[in-house]
Amino acid sequence: MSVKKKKAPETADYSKSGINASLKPADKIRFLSEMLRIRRFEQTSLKYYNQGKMGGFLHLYIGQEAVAVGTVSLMGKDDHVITAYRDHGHALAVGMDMNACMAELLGKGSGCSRGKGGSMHYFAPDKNYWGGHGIVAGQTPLGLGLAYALKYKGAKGCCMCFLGDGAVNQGSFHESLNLAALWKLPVIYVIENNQYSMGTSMERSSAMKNCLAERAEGYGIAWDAANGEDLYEVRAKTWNAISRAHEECLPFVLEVDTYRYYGHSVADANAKKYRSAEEIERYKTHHDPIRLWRKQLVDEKVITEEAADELDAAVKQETAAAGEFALAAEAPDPASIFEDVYWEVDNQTEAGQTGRHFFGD
Ligand SMILES: Cc1ncc(C[n+]2csc(CCOP(=O)(O)OP(=O)(O)O)c2C)c(N)n1
Ligand SMILES: [Mg+2]
Repeated sequence: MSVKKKKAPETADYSKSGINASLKPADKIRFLSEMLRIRRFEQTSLKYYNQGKMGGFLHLYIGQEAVAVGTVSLMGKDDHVITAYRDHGHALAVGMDMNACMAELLGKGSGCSRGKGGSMHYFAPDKNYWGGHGIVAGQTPLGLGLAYALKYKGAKGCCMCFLGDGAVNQGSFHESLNLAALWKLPVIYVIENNQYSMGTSMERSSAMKNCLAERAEGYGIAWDAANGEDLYEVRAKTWNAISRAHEECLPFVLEVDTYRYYGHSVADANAKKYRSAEEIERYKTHHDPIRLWRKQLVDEKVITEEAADELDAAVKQETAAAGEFALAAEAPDPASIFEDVYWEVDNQTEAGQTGRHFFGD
């Protein structure tokens, strides 16, 4: 599906083997539901954005849903997630409350970051979800740190750190790869290659031999590339990376080909200038991960068309209700403006009071 140079096209069928062999019909339907929840949630948020009910930026994940749902579906209790600003999909996939996510977009006190983070800064440590980061590739050394902590504590877990195809050119990512290899840390860098960074295509911005993940070779890190429109393939290749992290405490770079339908953010003034409407239509028609998964399940006789319609209708109701909740929710109390910014300040530590974090007198 990608326009980039590629090795021989993959023809493998991942539906019945390995980690996918044990999937029950209910699991497969749950994946459909999770992808629909992300899409309908974002469509609702787009409506509110266009109505002026939301401040700041809104980066939609629509088109990329199989990446978050496929990867996160494999997480165990000691596996963690960190991502960039296009973060709603991963948040809903790890099980963050939809009402709290919608309220966050509208800056309400019941939002998942108490209305102070907005779209780019979702956070839920209780779900092993560490944000939501606006600095391109800023999450990559943080993800490394999470993996370091897991190894240090002797946990059999990993950190899945998601980044875009544009983020791979940042120095901090390369510094992270170096340390990940050197210290053998259980971090999985999942490059969500949606082919564009803002208005710049991958071809115009990234040097490579065959694909972006292959750069991992220079660090002696194992890598692979997956087709992000195929949930089975995403899961199969992610499981390989997770198993390596769990069993051998080693890093991995997994590039997943995908596509976003909307502009970089909803406020992208150049949205129609750097790619054609035909290209977007082609992806919607032939490569949409939800449409393809639904068809797969119908073909497997896991679900009927009618039941899939009913599921979608129920999800639409759920997202509409989340919208109503968020609209009715209270704005944060202005007096709480300095709370939840620094843990040290909230907890009255000496560092919080003196501003000295690392250096004594
Ligand atoms: C260090 C830094 N440089 C520039 C920006 C501005 N910026 C925000 S998103 C973005 C593009 C990133 O593209 P990609 O990594 O492919 O992620 P995608 O938006 O496609 O998910 C840029 C340049 C930023 N936020 N941080
Ligand atoms: Mg991109």
